[in-house]
Amino acid sequence: MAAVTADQTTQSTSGTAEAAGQAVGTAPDAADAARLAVFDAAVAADDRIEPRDWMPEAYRATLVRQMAQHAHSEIIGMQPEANWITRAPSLRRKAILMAKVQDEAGHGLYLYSAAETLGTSREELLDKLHAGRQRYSSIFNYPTLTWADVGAIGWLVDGAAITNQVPLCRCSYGPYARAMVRICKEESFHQRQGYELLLALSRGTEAQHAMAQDAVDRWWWPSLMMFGPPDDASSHSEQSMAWKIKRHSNDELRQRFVDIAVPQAEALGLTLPDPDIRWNEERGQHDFGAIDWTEFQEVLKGNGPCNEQRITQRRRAHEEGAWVRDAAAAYAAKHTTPSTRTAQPAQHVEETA
Ligand code: BYC
Repeated sequence: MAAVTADQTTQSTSGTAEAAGQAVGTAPDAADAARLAVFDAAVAADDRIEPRDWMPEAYRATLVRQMAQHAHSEIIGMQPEANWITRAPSLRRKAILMAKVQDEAGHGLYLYSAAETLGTSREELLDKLHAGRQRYSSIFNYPTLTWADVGAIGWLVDGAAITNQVPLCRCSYGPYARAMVRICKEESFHQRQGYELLLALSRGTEAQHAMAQDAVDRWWWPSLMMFGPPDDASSHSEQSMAWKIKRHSNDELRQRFVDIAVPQAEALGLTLPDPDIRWNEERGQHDFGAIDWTEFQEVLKGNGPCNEQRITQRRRAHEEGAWVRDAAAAYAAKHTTPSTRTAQPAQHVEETA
């Protein structure tokens, strides 16, 4: 973050005193105001905020909320696809799918690590997920009924994820932005494998084509919901965009995704399940039909087709993995180098001398 003097005047991106982390009704002291001015100026200049930089508490909380939700989505997202590893139709498809599911675990790790730089441990975030106190993406509460669903997830779900995540590479918080660079590169392979899989099915037998079409019919609308509620119902967008955590609104990104997906569906020889999709010459974008926001809200409330199954499986995996975490911690303790063990007391003596 660039050095910015406290007396430089900027319009605060941090909105209210509450957003700045002060109790409402108490006047910010001069030091707080100076720190906030430095923070606001860094955001305005498109500088990165780094872990050791001062930041408003609400900025930190917003990042933890979004990054935790994102990390949880990556690891819960392993379940619907892993469901098909044992039934992949060839060794090649199985190897690709295993690599993809493994990548998602890696994405979870990058994101939990990035969230740890904000002072929250991975353990704490996982406890919140398991207790139902933090969300994961609505999309992973739908079932994978056929092999074609693996293709539809790659093409549509990873496609939507890339559309949403490429702008996050420019997020104002450094560790999140840097994690997203690598994640986006991997996601683009995932999207291509899904597209290629669906293309093979679409050009295959009549039954294979029908299977691909059925998968697209079921995954299209939930993929549009991944971008979040419409802008006028999005509680966090305005502040997150002012802080440059989000660079575009939910509706802007959803529109961008539709415009990319329409010609791709044509090339695949598949039909998007929306009779209202048409090119709007005036807007230079596609019009599309109304999204069923009641369904979205129901899924968020826990009433989607697989909410119960996903969280039960996640809790079970966590419990069954306890011995691995214990073994890793014991190994780390055993292999703490002698120099690390002696360095701290020596430093202590020096400081107190
Ligand atoms: N699902 O004010 P809003 C992947 C919640 S994983 C569930 O617009 P925001 C992949 C939202 O949390 C891809 N909840 O929120 C992995 C808020 O509730 P709270 C995951 C949602 O944060 C494996 C409320 O609705 N990607 O690619 O400004 C295999 C109001 O929303 C959803 C990310 O997580 C939803 N879809 O914007 C394959 C990307 N949408 O917290 C693929 C990072 C909204 O107030 N996240 N809510 O109770 C983001 O970009 C933003 O958080 C969102 C939402 C655009 C998702």
